[in-house]
Amino acid sequence: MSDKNAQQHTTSAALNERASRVIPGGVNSPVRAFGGVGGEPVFIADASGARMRDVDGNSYLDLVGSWGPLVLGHAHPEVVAAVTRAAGKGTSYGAPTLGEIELAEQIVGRTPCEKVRLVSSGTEATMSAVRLARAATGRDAVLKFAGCYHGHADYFLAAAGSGVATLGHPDSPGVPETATAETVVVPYNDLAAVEAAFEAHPGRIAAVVTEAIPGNMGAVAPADGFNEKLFDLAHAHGALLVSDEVMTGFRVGPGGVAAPADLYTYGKVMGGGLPAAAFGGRADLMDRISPAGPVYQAGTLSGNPLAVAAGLATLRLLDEAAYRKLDATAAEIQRLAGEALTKAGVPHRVSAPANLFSVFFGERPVRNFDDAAAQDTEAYGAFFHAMLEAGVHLPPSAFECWFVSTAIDEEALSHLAQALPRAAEAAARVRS
Ligand code: KE4
Repeated sequence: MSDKNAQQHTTSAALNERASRVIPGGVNSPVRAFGGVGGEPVFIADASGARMRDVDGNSYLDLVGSWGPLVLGHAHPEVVAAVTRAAGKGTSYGAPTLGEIELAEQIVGRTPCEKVRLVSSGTEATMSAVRLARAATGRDAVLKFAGCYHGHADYFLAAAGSGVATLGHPDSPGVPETATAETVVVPYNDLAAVEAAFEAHPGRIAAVVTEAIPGNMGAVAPADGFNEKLFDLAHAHGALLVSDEVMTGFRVGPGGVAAPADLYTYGKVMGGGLPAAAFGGRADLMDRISPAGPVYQAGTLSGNPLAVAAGLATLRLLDEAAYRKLDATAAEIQRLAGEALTKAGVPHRVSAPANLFSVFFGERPVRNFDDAAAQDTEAYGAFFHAMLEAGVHLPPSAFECWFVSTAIDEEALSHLAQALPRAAEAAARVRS
């Protein structure tokens, strides 16, 4: 192909068309396709620090951070050096390594977990934690909250039944009724609904699975003491609590939320942008996992040396000062966004249970998925595209979180301060 031709075929529009010929929707994960905001995705060529560059040469301040992993920003020199060093020694052995012990020790040292098993994705982590809870309790049913996302295992892709007494039904074609027949879906922040579900299904619920701080309906704060009461409620009915920290783990604090639970799942940050995740908890539970115990769980690339190197380098750089910077940066961005939207007269709620946060375009306080779903997603779409035009890449969905990184500096914040008022005006125009 001539240079000009090659050049012509490297625009995001051209790549989107080409990608769609060989990849469903042109992306390898649905949210990337901009379905939630309209338009077509930009294809990223490279990234460094807080910024990404697309194939057309446009630069963006990145507030997605690969959906959480890039807490230190892109291509951090120490992370890149660690991965390069590891790659030079081989990319995968399918045999145990020192690095896996060191990463497991980091996680155990930072969290309530006594033991962990490394896997390659958050889906694998939560799927394995549920299998372990089912084995430990001898029960099959799982209770989850509407709006919480725990990866795409069949039984998690369940829509709520008509009431807590009715079991879930498939929320995606290809998920058999039998898979969700053991899933109970209740509203988030509703302990009475959890209690009612236990009453309706006595002796059947193996685990309550919750996001420690929900981020997949946008960021939603657990009510005061919710996680702690959930733990007590699960135990009162002979069930275990799985606290899903794939998104919050090592981001909102050194050990994540670390609310009381029997099992925890992690991902994203612990891989530093490479595929690494984990599930863990009490040793008496984890020692049921094969080969220590009978509960089967496996993975060709679990504990992959490159992912472990990236994760270790990332966790070792995440000291108290890093968390203070993440919190301060998140607070400043929340302030700037709130100020701009208020000035433009756009109804909104900045929902910031931690340094991961969302801006809901609506006046209603957001306590659960129904509240989140009431927001004006069209206004968010206009806001998103105006920010993209202004060189800021927000999450392409009103039901996701904004993720900050330690790479966001004063220059980036002043860029945001310039971009937000115009984007707020764009949202106001949609609403008028
Ligand atoms: P993965 O299988 O995508 O690594 O992790 C699934 C998962 C599990 N638990 C929680 C709390 C999660 O947030 C996720 C995945 N998060 C989404 C972002 N909302 C991943 C982005 C995507 O699907 O492309």
